[in-house]
Amino acid sequence: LATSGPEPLPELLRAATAAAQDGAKVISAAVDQPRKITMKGATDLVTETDRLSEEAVLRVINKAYPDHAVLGEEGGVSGNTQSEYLWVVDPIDGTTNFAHSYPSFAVSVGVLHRGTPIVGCVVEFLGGPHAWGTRTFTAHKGGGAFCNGHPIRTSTNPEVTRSLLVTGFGYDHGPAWRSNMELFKELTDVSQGVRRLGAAAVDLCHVALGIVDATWEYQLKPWDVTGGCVILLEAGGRLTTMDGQPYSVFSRSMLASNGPLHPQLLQYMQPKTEALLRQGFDLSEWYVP
Ligand code: 2AM
Ligand code: CA
Ligand code: CA
Ligand code: CA
Repeated sequence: LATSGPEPLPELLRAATAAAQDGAKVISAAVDQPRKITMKGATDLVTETDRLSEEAVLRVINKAYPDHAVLGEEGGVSGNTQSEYLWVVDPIDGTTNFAHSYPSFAVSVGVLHRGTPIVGCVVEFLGGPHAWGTRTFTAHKGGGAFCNGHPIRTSTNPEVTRSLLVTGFGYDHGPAWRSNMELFKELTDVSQGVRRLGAAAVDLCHVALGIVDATWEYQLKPWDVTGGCVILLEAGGRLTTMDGQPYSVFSRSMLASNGPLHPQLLQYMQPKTEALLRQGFDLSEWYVP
């Protein structure tokens, strides 16, 4: 298969948005219906809707860009692996919330060009039983970030003491998880609050929207972050690893902030990350497909 030349970003974003919204339709039809839950681990679950949403998303991508590569949480890598373009799909981010009909959850679709995130669309579910709705976050590199078509910006608050923060804890309850429990305590003590919603793509969009000031997490996977990090950066946010290094969607730690708050937060995070590294914990990049 040939790899096509540079693709126009607005067209890529239109396809990403159509794909994410088709996934969201599958979720809308299934939410509040009886569901078939399969356990991936002791507490890590997946539903039939995760797979059906991913199929719906991939149908749109494969039709629009048949010579691109795709990485989905449920289906892994498919398509033309020689392509410079890799679509990264989380068909339901926040599956545990979805399974309990608890907001927040989302569909996330992002595009990497030679590893750089260039396009993102996240469809977030809002409300709850009998009152579900969605909002759609979109961005392409250099084009600004939008929520339902309205331009969005991160907050401007530079003070931890005036901040609302959000973090996440994956299912791997290892050293990084314990380290973040400590950070959770320390930052809860000095901020206006640290939330834990359970959907990393949603967390990134909330920072982009300016309703929380920062989010951070260890061990995120590319599908959790690719769509959301384009939206965050285009909304004026800042992204590094939790020890202040350049961030990629394959990094094993992420700090996403409004910008002004970044240095203060790094002061809390850097010692934790250094302690993990001293314990021999691997914080290198996951893999580059
Ligand atoms: P998921 O719902 O797509 O699996 C990072 O925290 C990501 O891990 C989340 O975006 C969510 O993605 C998943 N996650 C969060 N908490 C989890 C938990 N307790 N068990 C399993 N997966 C979890
Ligand atoms: Ca999952
Ligand atoms: Ca996820
Ligand atoms: Ca998922």
